[in-house]
Amino acid sequence: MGGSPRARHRRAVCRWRGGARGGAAPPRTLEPRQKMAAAPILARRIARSGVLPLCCRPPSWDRAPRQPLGLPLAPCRAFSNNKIQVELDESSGVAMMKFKSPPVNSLSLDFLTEFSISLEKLENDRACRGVIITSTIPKIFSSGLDIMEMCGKNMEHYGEFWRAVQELWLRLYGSNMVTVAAINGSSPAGGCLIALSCDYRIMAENPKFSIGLNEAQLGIVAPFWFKDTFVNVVGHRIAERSLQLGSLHPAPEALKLGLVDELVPEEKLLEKASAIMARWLALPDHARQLTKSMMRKAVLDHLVAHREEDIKNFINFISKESIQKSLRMYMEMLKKKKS
Ligand code: CO8
Repeated sequence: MGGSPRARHRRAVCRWRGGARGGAAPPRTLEPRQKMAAAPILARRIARSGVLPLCCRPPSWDRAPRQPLGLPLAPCRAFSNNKIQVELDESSGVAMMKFKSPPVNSLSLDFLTEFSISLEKLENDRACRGVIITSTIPKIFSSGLDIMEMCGKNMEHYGEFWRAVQELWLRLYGSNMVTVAAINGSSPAGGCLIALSCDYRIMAENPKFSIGLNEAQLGIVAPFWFKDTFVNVVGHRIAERSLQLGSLHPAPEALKLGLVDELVPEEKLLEKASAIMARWLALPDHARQLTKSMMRKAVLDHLVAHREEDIKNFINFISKESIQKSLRMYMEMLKKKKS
């Protein structure tokens, strides 16, 4: 079955939900293997539906034996696609989500779609209460939105791409799970937005790694919901200055500004993220979730209410010849920097 990644995602999710557009209702009886896997409904439905985005192989949501033979298996499940791998430890309720899209984990339409699907699977899995987000690519957390998705494409593509960016943010910023960003490399623009959307940010204490919303450096403007997310983390004054200058803050400066919550040596990053997660999960979910919702609802609702308008604005803005020129020059600058 063809169509855009977003359309395929919609069909896959619809089928899982047994929705009107998606087809049959979920089966009442499950095959023995499915029962045994105790996998979330979404993973089973998507795998069965065969309508996963073509960019990714069907996610395997299987028990992943992690311990030597002879020892009892850790209660752990894993799934992965071309861009992201996820491992859920059922005993702690914590999923480890790792970006693995070389060279720089740029947020292409495929990446965004797979990211959203992965989050939805975890969100719908009762065994999962928190997710740690990190990268498998050395020195890079994420290079932000894939600039090639915003360059030289048609308006329909820009609209589809921007909707996928919105969807990812709505899902991540509005997640009921505890979300911890373990930032193990540079994290400009959209990469920074992912970190800002989490509940807690720990960064490797390497001053060569930087983070920030540097859109102004590309000649583009961070949309209001990027700005709102930033303001909610660092406050108005710091956000205003940093956004106008398109600043990328080296890790120690990011800590001073409150853009990240703490720095740790890189080799301790995941250990620390797990410790923080355990502290957050020690609280009852419902109180924490309601508090999170109270803090974030206005900003989320603002985008939901203006979603179509925001897409139109993006399309108008990005398709201007002057903006296209700026993006092309920026890409050339990145390439020149290499040689
Ligand atoms: N998109 C597409 N390609 C990218 C991106 C990107 N964001 N970043 C890097 N690349 C490419 C490079 O061009 C290069 O390609 P090639 O190998 O073909 O020459 C390859 O990835 C590797 O890049 P580098 O050689 O630069 O790798 P380094 O390890 O030296 O540096 C960095 C990694 C630090 C990530 C560096 O590549 C960098 O600074 N990249 C640019 C990051 C950036 O500015 N991102 C902003 C994207 S815009 C965004 O996220 C929000 C947009 C909001 C839009 C609002 C409009 C209304």
